[in-house]
Amino acid sequence: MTISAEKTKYELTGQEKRFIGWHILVAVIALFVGSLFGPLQAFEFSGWDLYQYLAPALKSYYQGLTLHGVLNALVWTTFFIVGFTNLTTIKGLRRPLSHPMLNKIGFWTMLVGLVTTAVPLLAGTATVLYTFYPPLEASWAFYLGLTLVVVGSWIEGYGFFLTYRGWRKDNPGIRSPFIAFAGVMNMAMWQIATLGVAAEILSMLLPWSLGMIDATDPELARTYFWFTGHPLVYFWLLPAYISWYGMLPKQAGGKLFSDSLARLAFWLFLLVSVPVGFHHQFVDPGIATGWKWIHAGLTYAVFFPSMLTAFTVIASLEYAGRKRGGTGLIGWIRALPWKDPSVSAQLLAGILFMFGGIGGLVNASYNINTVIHNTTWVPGHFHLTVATAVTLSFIGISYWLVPHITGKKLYKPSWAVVQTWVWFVGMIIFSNAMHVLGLLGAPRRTPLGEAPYVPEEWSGHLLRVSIGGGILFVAVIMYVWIMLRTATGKKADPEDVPEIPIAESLRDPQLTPEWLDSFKPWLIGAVILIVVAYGPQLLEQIANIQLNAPGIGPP
Ligand code: HAS
Ligand code: CU
Repeated sequence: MTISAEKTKYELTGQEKRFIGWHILVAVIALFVGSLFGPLQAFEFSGWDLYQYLAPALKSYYQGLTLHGVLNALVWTTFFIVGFTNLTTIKGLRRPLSHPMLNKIGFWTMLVGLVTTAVPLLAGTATVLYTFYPPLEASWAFYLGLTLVVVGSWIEGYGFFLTYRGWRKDNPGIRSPFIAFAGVMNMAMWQIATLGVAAEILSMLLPWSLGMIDATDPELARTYFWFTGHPLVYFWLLPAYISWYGMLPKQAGGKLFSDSLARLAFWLFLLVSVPVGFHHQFVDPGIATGWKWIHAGLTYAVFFPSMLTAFTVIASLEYAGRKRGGTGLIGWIRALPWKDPSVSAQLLAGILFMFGGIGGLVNASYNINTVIHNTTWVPGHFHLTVATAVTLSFIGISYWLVPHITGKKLYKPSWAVVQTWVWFVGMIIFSNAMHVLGLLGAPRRTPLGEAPYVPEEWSGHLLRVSIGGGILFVAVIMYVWIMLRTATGKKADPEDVPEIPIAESLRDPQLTPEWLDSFKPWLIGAVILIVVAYGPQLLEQIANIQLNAPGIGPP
């Protein structure tokens, strides 16, 4: 039944490579520009205020923080993910996109959206942080631009769904190739997840910023936002998981330990990513405690597929390490190809994610959340997750992807290995200090360098935030430089250009049960869970909508 990989090998065409390349280019520019503001925050914590030298171009700490969050957490991720999903769909299914025009329209919509958002962000009229909670009010262009970015990603998603459907029709009874299936599933989850912000922006924020209504309901807006906001973090994470499951084992010289477990993990994400948003609203008044408990319980459920991932990916890596001659309890770890920057990036990302995951469990525990909520612990947590598990993995992916699509050699691979370690060390220092400060009660989103209440015991940790932030900045610059030099280098001999790594499964994927390769039951399950866990609360909040909070400008 299985198709011989050799017989149907599909190489990306030049046009496909260029199209993916455009996504990655925008992503890397966003990461670069967004990261320029990171050290400003980090240095501010030790009282070294660089913002004063940047005025009037940059108006405040909050404008810098907004640019940092929007460009790094929202733009870098989304463009990279959609570009990467083009690759996993085409390469995984071994066929071109069925409606390439649709994907082109999607990409351009995202780009127009990005520019529309960037103008007010840079002008200082959208200083609302990346969560854009009302009553903080931004220019309408900010909300419109974000909407276009999301709509563009939907349109590209339709391109992937149609391509997948075409493949399904032509290959009845065959298990869909893992990387293609997983990318398509992530885009499907994204379509459901983004209904929350779509409702928030279209029914409240956009009419409000256009002056059609005078005020908003911050509680309902937060509920809509977190309907999207939590699954958003898995939209970021799952492409890294695609690489950890479906590519990294090949790069390490091994195989995927279990195709079935990998698929099960992805389906569990589809099932429980959305109905957990109240774990961001544990302290919000207006949501009954019982609902918060339900979301806390479901959050423990969504912890599970990550535990499955830790098990399956580490088992795949152990298989690779032992095949390479590694022995003993940890000898196989040393035997992994740490000199390959793409591998070292992803291994280091995985190691820090273990700590990010443990922190996540702390956050999710309803009563303990009150200790860390709105403290620097939370940015400490998400710098281990989105800024390391995800970002460092994407960096690792780009170490083979950019050479592959440009036909160039990676510029100075040994520097790239150093780059991944610099990130790792910088992040350990930065995020540990942020976590500790949070436990000591330091508020997040606050220019602590100016705060009059900072006790002496914080000062060492504040300094460590600045040192860690400075090191991370060096790591970003090294990455961008390596990408730039790679992309502008000479064309390489085709033999020296890396292939797209695709891991074989230890067992024939055809042995994976059919229910693990079928969208319908899981989609139905996801919708039912959402209706049960969100329906009553949403209806109640919508029925009692209080449009009584007028907008306030940036501080
Ligand atoms: Fe979170 C807040 C709970 C995961 C991102 N989270 C945030 C915010 C962001 C974020 C951005 O319950 C701040 C939002 C804001 O601005 O207010 N989070 C969790 C839980 C998980 C979790 C339970 N978060 C993530 C991921 C993110 C992310 C992933 C981004 C990508 N988070 C919360 C909660 C809050 C929160 C509350 C609200 C806090 C508050 O009060 O405001 C779980 O999904 C984590 C599961 C992870 C694991 C780890 C498994 C380990 C693996 C590594 C394997 C190792 C390998 C390497 C492969 C169980 C898979 C091997 C290497 C060798 C060398 C062998
Ligand atoms: Cu969450």
